[in-house]
Amino acid sequence: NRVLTWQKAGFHFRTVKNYMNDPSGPMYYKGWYHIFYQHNPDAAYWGNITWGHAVSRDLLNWFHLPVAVKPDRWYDTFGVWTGSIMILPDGRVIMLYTGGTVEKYQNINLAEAADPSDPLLVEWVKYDAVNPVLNPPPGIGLTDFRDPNPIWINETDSTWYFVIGSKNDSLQHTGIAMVYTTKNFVNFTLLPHVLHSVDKVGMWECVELYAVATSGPPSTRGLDNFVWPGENVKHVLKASMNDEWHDYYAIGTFDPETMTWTPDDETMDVGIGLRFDWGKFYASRTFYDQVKQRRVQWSYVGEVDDRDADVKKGWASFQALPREVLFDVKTRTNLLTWPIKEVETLRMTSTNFCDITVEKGTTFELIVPDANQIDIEAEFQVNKEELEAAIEADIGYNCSTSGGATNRGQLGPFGLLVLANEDLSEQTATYFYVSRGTDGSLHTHLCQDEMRSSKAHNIVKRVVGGTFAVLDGELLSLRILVDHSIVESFAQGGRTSTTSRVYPTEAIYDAARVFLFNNATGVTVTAKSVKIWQMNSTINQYYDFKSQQA
Ligand code: DQQ
Repeated sequence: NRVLTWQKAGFHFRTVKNYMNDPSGPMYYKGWYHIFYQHNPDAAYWGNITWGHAVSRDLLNWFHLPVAVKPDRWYDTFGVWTGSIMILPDGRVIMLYTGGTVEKYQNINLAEAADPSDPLLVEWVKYDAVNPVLNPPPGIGLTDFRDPNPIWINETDSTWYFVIGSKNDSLQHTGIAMVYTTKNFVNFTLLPHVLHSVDKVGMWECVELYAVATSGPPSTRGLDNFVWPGENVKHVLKASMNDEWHDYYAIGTFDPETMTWTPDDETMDVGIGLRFDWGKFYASRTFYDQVKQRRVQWSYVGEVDDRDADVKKGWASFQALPREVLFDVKTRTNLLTWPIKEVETLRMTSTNFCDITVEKGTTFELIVPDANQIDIEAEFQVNKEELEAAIEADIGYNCSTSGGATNRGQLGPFGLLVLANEDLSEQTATYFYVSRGTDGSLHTHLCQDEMRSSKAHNIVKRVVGGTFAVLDGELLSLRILVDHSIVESFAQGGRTSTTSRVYPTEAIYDAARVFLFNNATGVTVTAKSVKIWQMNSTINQYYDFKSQQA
């Protein structure tokens, strides 16, 4: 059935059947990478939430295991929600997860891997005698208390510190990260002050705090969990804004002694400053990969069609490609997120183009063997004289309100059209938009225009994206991973990214194409180089215990 192309995901991790959302407990354990995820095993929509579980040798090919934890107790009847996994010094592997009672009140519960010698950690047992180990404290809403995550261990007395995300509406709709300490994961103490809070941004979900090294080669800049702040170590605080469904972060200073975190730049605080991805990308979660000494980020990409369509196709949502997270030593003001190196092992044949001049108001087709499952790397140069001649009084371009890829300005939009059909009536546009202020300053945006991405009905389509730094002498660079119905785009080596879930109806199979386009009125653009690789598919199936034993 040609229309159902969006049933396909060639190299992204998703459920075999039914629904998924947040990642939890990513880790490497006894030879396997593990990922747990919010999963409805019975339907292709949110509800009856369990912890789905899958393992991989390489973070690319995945084998789904039985559901790890499901709602079968009074304290988690409404669902086994997001949490975290800790490998303890004594070898036990424990889980803290958010539970919901029949009244939907949230609480925190303890479970443990039944057999830590099992590399697959298939079986989990709940601590019925002590659960729930935490309930919302006075002053916190009964439905605003979730997603426990360890942020620190005091090595001298083995005290663990956890954050729990919440909000305080008696202040100013303030997003908060509360801190609890514990030595045994059964008795917890709430610290009298929060780790951090930001007014007017609302409920914080899936809060994380982790260290990044601010100098050295990339291979040394991902840090293990719980690293002391220092001259070359900063801490990133991340929270998922429940009000607007976006993941925000800020870089700052963590003080383990006072258990507080302060942003480097208050105007760029969590929830008002930098985002991880401008598109469909939520509840992200990192882990330290001790095999490759790097920090890896997972995040789920939700559907933007309606529930009936998801039920028909039998599954919903997937995980964005795992991304490596690094401090950007060039700008020193943002992180870089970039698909893990292993993704490049999926590259097969490539088609290469160079020095293609794209005149104002034109498109240029990049002919490739197949345009449904590809990895694109492109570098653009804008004509210098024309760039310098352009002056824009209004430099406040905003992707979302810009009118998208067809709305022409002096220095943009230009970029690529992917999952496009021949007459371009279906296309997803990933583009740069540059503004040059009266003072000569340049402001560059990466935007993704979904408005023409599908002719199907009942789909939410937007123009998404934001601004990022381009340093003197840098070409504009773009990487786009297209996987049938997923478009993940990164600019300038990962200074910003934007992910779209799209549902082409005509630009599918051999009708799908890729184009360069330049809709700027004032500047000619040269694609200095464009490389397009055909991408291999990955394994995404149930683990076959029988054949493994044979
Ligand atoms: N999803 C979970 C919650 C979390 C939210 C429920 C974030 O624990 O706060 O499925 O997407």
